[in-house]
Amino acid sequence: MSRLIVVSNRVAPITEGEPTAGGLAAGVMDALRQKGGRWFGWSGSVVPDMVTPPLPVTEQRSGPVSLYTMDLNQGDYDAYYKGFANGTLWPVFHYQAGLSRFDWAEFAGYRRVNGRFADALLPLVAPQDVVWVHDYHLLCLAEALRARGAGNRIGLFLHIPFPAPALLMNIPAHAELMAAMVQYDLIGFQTEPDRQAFADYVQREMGGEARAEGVLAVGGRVLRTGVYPIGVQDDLLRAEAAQDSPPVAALRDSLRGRALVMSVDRLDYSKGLPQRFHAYERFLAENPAWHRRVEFAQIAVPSRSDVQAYQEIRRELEGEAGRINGRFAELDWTPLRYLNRSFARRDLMPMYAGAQVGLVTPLRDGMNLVAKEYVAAQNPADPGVLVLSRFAGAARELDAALLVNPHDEQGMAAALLQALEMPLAERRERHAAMFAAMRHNSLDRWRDRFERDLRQPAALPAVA
Ligand code: ADQ
Repeated sequence: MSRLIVVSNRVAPITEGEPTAGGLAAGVMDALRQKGGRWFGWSGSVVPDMVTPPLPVTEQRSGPVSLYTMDLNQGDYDAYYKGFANGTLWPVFHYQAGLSRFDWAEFAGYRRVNGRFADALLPLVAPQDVVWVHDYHLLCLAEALRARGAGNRIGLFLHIPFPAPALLMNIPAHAELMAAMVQYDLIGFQTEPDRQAFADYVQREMGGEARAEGVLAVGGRVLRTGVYPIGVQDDLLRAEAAQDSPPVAALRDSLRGRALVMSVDRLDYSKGLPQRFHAYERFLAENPAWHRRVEFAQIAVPSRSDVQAYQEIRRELEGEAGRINGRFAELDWTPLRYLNRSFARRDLMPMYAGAQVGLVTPLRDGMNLVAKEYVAAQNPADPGVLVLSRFAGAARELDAALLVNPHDEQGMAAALLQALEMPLAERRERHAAMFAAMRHNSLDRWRDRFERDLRQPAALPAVA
């Protein structure tokens, strides 16, 4: 029997200390629970450098899923996770080259850890198994597995955007990185522009050749590329959205009939929070008639708190939230509520359901699951309005949202007003269109399509 082996940086949705509020964890866990399989990744623990690899792998069962985890030592963690993955790849892939740094030693550390993953993984993988690797932490894993003799079919799904070649080439190790990436058999992207950017680089910089149906021939190998927009489990989310709970009741009571604008994000500079705060400030300044009639709740759970750029954005937002409230608040009205914590999904969904506006305005986002969750949570008879960044992958499917440019403060303030004043018929019409799109690209479809394509043998023989 051929099993599915999943590999990602982290495995468990919740760990001690910081909760992993990422979409990857939510998506993959939901998907694996249905079919069972093995999932390997970093435990989230860092051990001192005197503990030298290979570090032991721990097995844990969670229903039909076997979870395998391994610690990292400090030096590996610093170079791989804090360094190349989150200090170089994340900003560049989100079009924030100015926030990126590069160090060859960190790139070497990134490759070394991809190699440690491969070492730990090999004993867990039988020759007929297929391996599904997730995201930007493990772009060099197929290369490392191949170097150790693995002949399995290995696929990568990239959860984040893929940058245009000119941007990617800011990374001094771009050629090494891409040479490693083409060792995969299948690479999945969230949107067609992401896939196209990857294919452009392969054709222009590596002498690759594009064939039918996303197949690329390069350096004697043939790899398939495809678009697999990640989705949500709408049935489950709708059931959760319809439930009441103590935090939801408390929120509703405290609003006393005021309209709620709501945003939920990991605290990340790619999510466009300062720009969003400023747009809301502008909306308040331009629309005194809405004072006391609206509140904006921004839920932002801290993540990657040991990376400097994340400490800086957190400080900036604390200052801005205080300043905006200082400017507009009344004794009985706080226009902006800023919460640095996470909520269980069963509490989050009814909050979305009670929000007249879902404000989802990342500067760049692979997909953005919050947008889809917000659509799923709405009551179709009286739905709220989604204000969505054009630069979220989700905008390609949810084009019936009010689409905004997150750098356009004025445009976002206008969209907020339009959303708050939108007539019921238009809200219903837009929601119905978004709901259909959201349901079509469900989480199940995402997983099934990727797994099916991964199991398919290469369409064409490799070129000599
Ligand atoms: P993320 O950047 O983490 O994911 P997103 O897609 O929005 O972004 O997923 C976040 C998930 O975490 C959502 O399910 C959301 O409900 C939850 N979440 C966020 N903040 C929370 C909070 N304060 N409390 C509770 N839950 C919270 C990456 C990519 C995305 C891509 C996903 C999946 O950056 O573009 O959509 O992977 O592929």
